Amino acid sequence: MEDVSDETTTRPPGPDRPGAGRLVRLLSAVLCGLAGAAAAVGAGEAVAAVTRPAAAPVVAVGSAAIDLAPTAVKEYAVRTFGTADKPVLLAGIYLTMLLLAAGAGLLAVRRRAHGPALFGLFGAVGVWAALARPDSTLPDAFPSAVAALVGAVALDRLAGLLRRVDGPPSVDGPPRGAPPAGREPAGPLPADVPAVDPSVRSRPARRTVLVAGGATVTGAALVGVGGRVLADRRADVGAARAAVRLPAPARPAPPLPRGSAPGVPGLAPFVTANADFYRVDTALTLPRIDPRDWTLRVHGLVDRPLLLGFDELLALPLEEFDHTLSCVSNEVGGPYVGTTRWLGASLPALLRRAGVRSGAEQLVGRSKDGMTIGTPVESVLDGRRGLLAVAMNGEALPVEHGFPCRTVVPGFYGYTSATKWLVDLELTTFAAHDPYWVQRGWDRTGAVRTASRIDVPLPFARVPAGEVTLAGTAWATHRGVGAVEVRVDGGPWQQARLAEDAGPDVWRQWSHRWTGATPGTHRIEVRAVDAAGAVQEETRRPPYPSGSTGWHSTVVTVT
Ligand SMILES: Nc1nc2c(c(=O)[nH]1)N[C@H]1C(S)=C(S)[C@@H](COP(=O)(O)O)O[C@H]1N2
Ligand SMILES: [Mo]
Repeated sequence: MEDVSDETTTRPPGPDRPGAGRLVRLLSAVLCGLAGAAAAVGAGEAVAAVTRPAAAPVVAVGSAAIDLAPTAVKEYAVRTFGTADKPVLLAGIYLTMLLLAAGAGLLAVRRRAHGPALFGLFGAVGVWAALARPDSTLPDAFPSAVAALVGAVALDRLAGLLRRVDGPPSVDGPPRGAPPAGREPAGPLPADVPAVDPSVRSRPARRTVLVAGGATVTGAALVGVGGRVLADRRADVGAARAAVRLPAPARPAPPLPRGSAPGVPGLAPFVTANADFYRVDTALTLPRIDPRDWTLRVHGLVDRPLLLGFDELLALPLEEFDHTLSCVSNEVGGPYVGTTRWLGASLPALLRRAGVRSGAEQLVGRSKDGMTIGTPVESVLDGRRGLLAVAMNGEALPVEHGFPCRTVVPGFYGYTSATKWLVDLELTTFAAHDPYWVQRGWDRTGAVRTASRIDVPLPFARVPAGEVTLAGTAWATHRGVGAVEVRVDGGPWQQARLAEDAGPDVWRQWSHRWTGATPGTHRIEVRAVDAAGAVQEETRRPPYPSGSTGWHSTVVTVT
């Protein structure tokens, strides 16, 4: 675009000077794009606050990205960012959007239709993402559709303004302040003298674009943040959760043996505090379920389908047990494992009440947000404990751990047994339904592999020569841990001291006194043997598709 000389105008020097430069013009165009994006996101959030917060454009796109991400990418995200994977994903989406919006701004000042068209494309992606969720309904399309419309209009207006700033003088007449034809200017005109015929279309100052862009961003931020705050407040189940009165268990858990933890400083506590319990799920926004609105449907291959409210669930005889839940995505030595005291209604008892028909092979749990998790029916009914859990460690389930109800079945990784925000249980066959993770290639059964971990000393710790205390934990959930062995520098395996047994469904902590530690670097290894005598697998394998294998090791420096 050619620079337009307006030396004859009275506009003050500044960025609007002739030759103000490509950079200023480009930045102004970028600002228009960003302001359009801000308007879109703000409007989307506001509409989603009324319809459904999870359908807000950025959240919807993020959720779709989680569902679509190839397993390798998911594994990488969990490994690299841990529980920060969700904020990282959102930041990535915002960054991408900012770049595209900047591009839309640049396009819009050149060709009027291009910028808004790009916004239309954004909107289409948002609508598609919002509708792609398994639990979506048509109104979920609104936030993205409105966002695209508002963004496109905002961009079109701002870009139009900018085109008039940077463009050639309007065909309506010369720019403001230009001397009327035929009269020589005697010098700069006094500011209070109307310089031109009012019919002449004025060329706005660049400042106008900055002000309009800034106002758009500010307004969008206010509306968007306001919508988010409103939605959060409306969806807050904190009060409902605090109001839950947990009945005393009809079948309480026995107290933990006093010696179930070896009491070594630095070793994880035997029972994991709720606040420290690992969290793994695909929920970008937490499903918030008011127990008064909650129902559980039990259906499929059953004689008597059931529909249960939360009060009815609490009125059932509740059971309590200690159990170690672990994630299939846990790497060797990783943190995605925890032990907690669960309270809830017996899952096998409920299934018997519904009357499981022969031919039912798979119990599929469905969550409020559409997650599906399948457990072999045979295992659920083989006499092991299993819960529709409503509490962990004496507290109603925290929202991030599935409030108001989730399943727990010892012996299986979370992805095949522990549906959070549970709303539906279907008895079906394996052929009839592939649950979420199975669709993505993970093992259908998901039985927990024998695993062990060195917690003390920490990797690369410096420890004094002589006697060094080693300690850690091991689990072979539901089979139980029979032995833990350690070795140093590939030497002979030695039996670690096992803490007292709290049952096969929980981990077993261990300790070992390594005597005669000499200065230098040493490698400590651990392996567990399950109660049936099977030794933990040595071969290192990644979590996909059925859980990591291999012995955990730690390198320390003895000084
Ligand atoms: N609704 C829902 N339930 C879910 C998941 C999920 O993504 N959505 N993830 C499962 C997985 S992979 C694991 S390991 C456990 C983790 O439970 P936690 O977050 O309470 O530790 O929940 C399971 N239940
Ligand atoms: Mo998991």
